[in-house]
Amino acid sequence: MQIPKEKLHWIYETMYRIRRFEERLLEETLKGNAMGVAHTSDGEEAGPTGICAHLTDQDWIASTHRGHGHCIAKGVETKRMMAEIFGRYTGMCKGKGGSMHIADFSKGMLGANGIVGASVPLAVGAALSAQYFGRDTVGVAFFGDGASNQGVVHESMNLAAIWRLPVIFACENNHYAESTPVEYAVAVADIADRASGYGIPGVVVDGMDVFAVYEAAAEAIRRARAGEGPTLLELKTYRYHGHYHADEPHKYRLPEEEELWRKRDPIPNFERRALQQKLMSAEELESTRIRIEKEIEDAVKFALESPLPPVDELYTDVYVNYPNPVQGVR
Ligand SMILES: Cc1ncc(C[n+]2csc(CCOP(=O)(O)OP(=O)(O)O)c2C)c(N)n1
Ligand SMILES: [Mg+2]
Repeated sequence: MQIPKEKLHWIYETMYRIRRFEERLLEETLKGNAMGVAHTSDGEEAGPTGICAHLTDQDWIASTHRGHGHCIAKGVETKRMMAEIFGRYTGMCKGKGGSMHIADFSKGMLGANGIVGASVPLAVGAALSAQYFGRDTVGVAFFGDGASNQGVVHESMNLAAIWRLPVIFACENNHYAESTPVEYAVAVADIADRASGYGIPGVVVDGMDVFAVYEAAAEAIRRARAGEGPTLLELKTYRYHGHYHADEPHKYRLPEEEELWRKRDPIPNFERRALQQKLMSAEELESTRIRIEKEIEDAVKFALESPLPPVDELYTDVYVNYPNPVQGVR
């Protein structure tokens, strides 16, 4: 499938932006600069990038606890994301949400999500609203192999199938749910096979190959926009680091396995193919890397230099209503 030149540049830039964001975030988290936990997604860049390449700000995505890549691919600003994760007032949620609550409705990003599986009904709801109002927009649910066993995921898929909703179920099978291997928790070899239980197409996709993801997503999104209903895409992928920053993956997976997946790294793979097929030049690739490197360094600096939320904002924008030591009961 021919990818327009502008889109190719965007794809490379986006995968590299996610990679460097996650790597720098992990370093800063280990230094103690982030608030709360950070679930990084480096290794998994091709999925969100290849799918979001087809979306506009009017399309909705719903994300997971491992949501930075989804946010970035949907166009959320990296400096405000970094500030949010550092608990700063300049962050997406004024520093009160952290990594698992980053949302940006102006970009069609419904939010990261600490509840495993909850992205699926949210995206189905977005798709239902599109159908109800006669819009040609779609909803995309990103969720993991672990989430694929949640009851709400199956209820949502059935509802979306009977109503032919414009939704894409993007299951990022990174082969582990925390420390549980997918073979232990899922009875079928391919999660995509479960689609037949809902009468919708299920497609296994090489989630380390952005070209493959782009192509599979093109068809799924075409179907959704044309009123032909949902598709389940299973992206076979791998997270390079632990489940969260302090996790030690070698307690449950072998370094040799990690090596095998790193050989299939989506970024050098893209570079090789781009050069071989003369899609992008070495200079174009390098200047993109330099520009993104600077953007991420600026994001870290911005976050570190930003103030913490003021104490008198402790009870604003939060769903609690009990005595406020600063302002009293409201
Ligand atoms: C409803 C619910 N159950 C359990 C948890 C605890 N938990 C957080 S992440 C996670 C594993 C999720 O695995 P997967 O869906 O494969 O996503 P991954 O972490 O691999 O990206 C679990 C069990 C949770 N946050 N929410
Ligand atoms: Mg997983």
